Amino acid sequence: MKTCRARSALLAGSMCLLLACGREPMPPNIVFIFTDDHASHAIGAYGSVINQTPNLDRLAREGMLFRNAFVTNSICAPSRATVLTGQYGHLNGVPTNRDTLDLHSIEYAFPKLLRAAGYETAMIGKWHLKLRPDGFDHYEVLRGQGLYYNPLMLTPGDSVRYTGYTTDIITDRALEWLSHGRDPDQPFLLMYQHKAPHRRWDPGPDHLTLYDDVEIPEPETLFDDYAGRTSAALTQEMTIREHLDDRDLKFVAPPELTDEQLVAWDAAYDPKNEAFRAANLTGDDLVRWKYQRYIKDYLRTIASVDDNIGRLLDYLDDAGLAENTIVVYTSDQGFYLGDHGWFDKRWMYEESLRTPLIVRWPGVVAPGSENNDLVQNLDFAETFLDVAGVPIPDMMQGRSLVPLLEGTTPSDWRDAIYYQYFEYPGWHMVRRHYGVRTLRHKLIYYYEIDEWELFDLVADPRELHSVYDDPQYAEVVTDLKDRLERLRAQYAVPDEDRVPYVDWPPN
Ligand code: SGN
Ligand code: CA
Repeated sequence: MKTCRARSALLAGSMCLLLACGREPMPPNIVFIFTDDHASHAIGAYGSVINQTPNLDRLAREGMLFRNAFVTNSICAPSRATVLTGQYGHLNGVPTNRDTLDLHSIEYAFPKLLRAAGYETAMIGKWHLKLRPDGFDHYEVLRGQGLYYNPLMLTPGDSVRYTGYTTDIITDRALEWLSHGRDPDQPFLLMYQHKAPHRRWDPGPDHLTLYDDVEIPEPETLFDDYAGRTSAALTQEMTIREHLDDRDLKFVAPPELTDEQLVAWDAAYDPKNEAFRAANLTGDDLVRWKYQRYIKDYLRTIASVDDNIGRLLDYLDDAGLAENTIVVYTSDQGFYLGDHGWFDKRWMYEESLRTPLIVRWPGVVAPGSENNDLVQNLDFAETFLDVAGVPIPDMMQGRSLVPLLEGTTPSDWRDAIYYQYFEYPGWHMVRRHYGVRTLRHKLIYYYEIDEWELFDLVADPRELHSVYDDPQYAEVVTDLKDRLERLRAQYAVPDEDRVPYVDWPPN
C-alpha cells in the first residue's frame, strides 16, 4: 500500500466540529461531476470564445482549475474504467469501448474501497461499462449510451422510463438521492454523470433556439488540409465536411420524442431547415453551415449541463453540505469542436487529449487558483482515496492530486505522460497510436503503419507541422523515444498490442 498523506488543513478545519459535538470529524463528501465529450475550450473559465458556462465558472472561482489535465486514452469506456481503477486500459481490461469492466471482480475500484471505509456510494447517470455497476449502495444508470430524451434508467430493482430531458432527469435523480436517499450520518460519494454533450447533441427543451441569432466563431483549423502530418490524419472518418449524417444535422428528429416534445422540436428546427434548403449551399459554404449547426447543438446541450450543475451547487449550499464536500468537474475526454475540420475525439492531439478538471474543496483549495502540472484521469481514484484517508493500492498507476490541491507540487511530480489509443478499425477510423507528452513536446507513434509525429507545442500549438524529420529536433526525438520506452516499462505496457482486430463495419 502506498502511504496516505495527513491533511493538516482539513483536520484543523474539522477541529471545531470535533470540539462542538464531541464526535469524530466527518471525512469530506465527494461529488464527482462527469460529462461525456465536454472539451475544455467550451468552458468559460478555460477561456472559451464560443459559449458561456456561468455555473462551471463559479466552481472555478471557488476552486482550482487544472490547465494540463489529460486522459490516458481519449474514448469513453476506457476513460471511465481508468477513473474507477486508477489503471491504464491494458491492465484493467478496457482498452476500447468494446470491452467490459467487470467491477464484480475488481475489489480495488475506488468506490468499493470508499464504501468499505464507511462512505455511502451512489452512481447516477451515464455508466457505459456494459455490466451493471458494483460497489455502490445505490445506482440509477442509463442503458448503454443512453438517450437524450425519455431515458430508461437501470436500478438494482426495476428499470424506470422517465419522460423529459435526460440532463434534467439525471440531476433530479441525483438531488432526490442527496435529499432523501442517503444516510445523513455517513460521508458520501456521488458520481453524477451526464450523457451530454455526446453525439448526437440533441438540445433540451429550454435551449432549442439558443444561439439562433448568432454566428459562433470558427476554429482556426476548420479547413485543415492535414499536410505536415502522417497518413493517419488523412484516413480518419470524422470530418464536419463529410461525416455528419442527417440525425447529427437535425434533418431527422430524435426517434424517442413524445408527440408534445416533437412539436417543440419541429417548431425550432423546421424554419431553420427550410432556410438551409433554400440557400442551396455547396463546398466550403456548406462546411461552414454544418459547423454552425453542429457547434450550436453541442453548446446547447452544454447549456443544460451548466444549468443543472447550478441546481446541484445550489442544493449543496441550501442543505449546508457545501463546506464539507469536494466537488470535481471533469469529462471522459476532450472533443474536436471543428478543430482540424473534425468532431469526435480519440487522437492524442491536444483538443481530445485534454480534459477539463476543476476542483472545489473549501478550506483546502485556494479559491480561484490554477495548476499547470501534468495530471491525468489516472490520478482520480488515488486522489479520492487519499481525501478519505484510505490507503492507495499498489496496483493503481496514478498519483494523488491532494498535494497539488493544497498548493504544493511534489519535486518528483511527473514531467511526461503516456497515452495509447487502440480502437482501430472502428468508429471514425483513427489509427492506433501511442505517445509521450511533456510540457513542451509531443511524440506520437502510429505503430501499425510505422509513422511518427513530433510537435513542438510552443512553436506550433495547433499541431500542424510535425518536426519529426527536422534535424534540429533530432536530440528531442532521441530523448522522447527513450522516455516513451521508460514510460511503457513503468506502466507495464505489453510489447505486443493485444487488442484484437475486428471486422469493421460490423456485419
Ligand atoms: C457512438 C457515436 C460515435 C462515437 C462513439 C463513441 N456514434 O458510437 O460517433 O465516437 O459513440 O463515443 S452515434 O451514431 O451513436 O452517435 S463514446 O463517448 O461512447 O466513446
Ligand atoms: Ca466520451
